[in-house]
Amino acid sequence: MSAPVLAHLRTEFDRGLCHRFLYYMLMMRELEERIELKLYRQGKVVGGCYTGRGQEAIPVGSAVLSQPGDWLTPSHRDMAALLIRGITPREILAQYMGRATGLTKGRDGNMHMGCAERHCVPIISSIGASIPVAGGLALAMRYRGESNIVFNYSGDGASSRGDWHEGLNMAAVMDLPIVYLCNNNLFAYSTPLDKQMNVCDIVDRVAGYGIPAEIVDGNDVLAVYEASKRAVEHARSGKGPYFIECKTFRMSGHSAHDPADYVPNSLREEWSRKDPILMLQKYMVEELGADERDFVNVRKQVLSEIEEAVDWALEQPFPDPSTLEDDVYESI
Ligand SMILES: Cc1ncc(C[n+]2csc(CCOP(=O)(O)OP(=O)(O)O)c2C)c(N)n1
Repeated sequence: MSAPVLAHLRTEFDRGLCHRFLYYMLMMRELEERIELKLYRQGKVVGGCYTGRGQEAIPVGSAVLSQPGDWLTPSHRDMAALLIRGITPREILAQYMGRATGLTKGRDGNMHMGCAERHCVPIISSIGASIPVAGGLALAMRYRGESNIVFNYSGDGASSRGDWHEGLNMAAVMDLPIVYLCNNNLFAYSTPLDKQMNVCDIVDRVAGYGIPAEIVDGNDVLAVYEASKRAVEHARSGKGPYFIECKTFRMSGHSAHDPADYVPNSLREEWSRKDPILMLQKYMVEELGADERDFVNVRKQVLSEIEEAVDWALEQPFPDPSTLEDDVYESI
């Protein structure tokens, strides 16, 4: 974070908002760690486990700006966006454990979760596929005369997919109200950025579609929030889509089974100094007079909510086999 940016932000980032950021970032970090480091290893998680460790500032700094009627299409690194939309740790844990009270009613055991009532599209495994879905949602809202917008989340690897390009182009020519948040965490699974594209930044690709775009420090929740505000204003005022490339780093493997040996140690060390939670806490101490006790209290609250939710989820039933064909549709 550079000094001029902080000076500019000081008036708006009061303690209340920063505490909200901290709560959601810590909740995502601790909940994912509980799932990956304990429940997954204890065999309680039915499927895979993909975390957004180190990337928490991106869903938090953006999704807090969403309004109830907006739609979100999060990626597998954006658990905090679900939390902000009101999806609870209980529901997330029951989902990971494949329980009947999970978001997919036990039909899936990992992060393919969403909730129509809370306007969160379930995470789509096929990367890039959420881009045209976001376009469809935005178009549907326009036909219905609704003035809400869509928040779309994807990774750098998704930008190498054809549907990403088609979806962006369509959104641009139709002026669709979409805020794109790209988490550029330098790797698509094990493939580093320079092995998947011949330009330096994702925004270089976006430029070809005539969509306004900017690059932000994706580990700085204040910067993500500020950029998202610009993007949201742009989309809500009918000016069309807006793209934010968030430079960040995946502080874990691609998923729980991946030790990520392909990531150089020097890179890990460099980014460990930019942990987004520590960056926010530093700002709160230096600019807002917060102290260690504030952070301990937020962490205590988060941990106690998680423990309560874990106990609850472990008691939940698995789906009754007789419900196997419920919610199954045939397309003709
Ligand atoms: C179309 C498609 N190809 C391959 C995969 C396997 N896969 C899952 S996540 C992933 C990497 C995604 O990279 P990126 O879009 O940068 O997101 P990140 O995981 O880094 O957040 C790959 C290759 C997939 N899910 N979908």
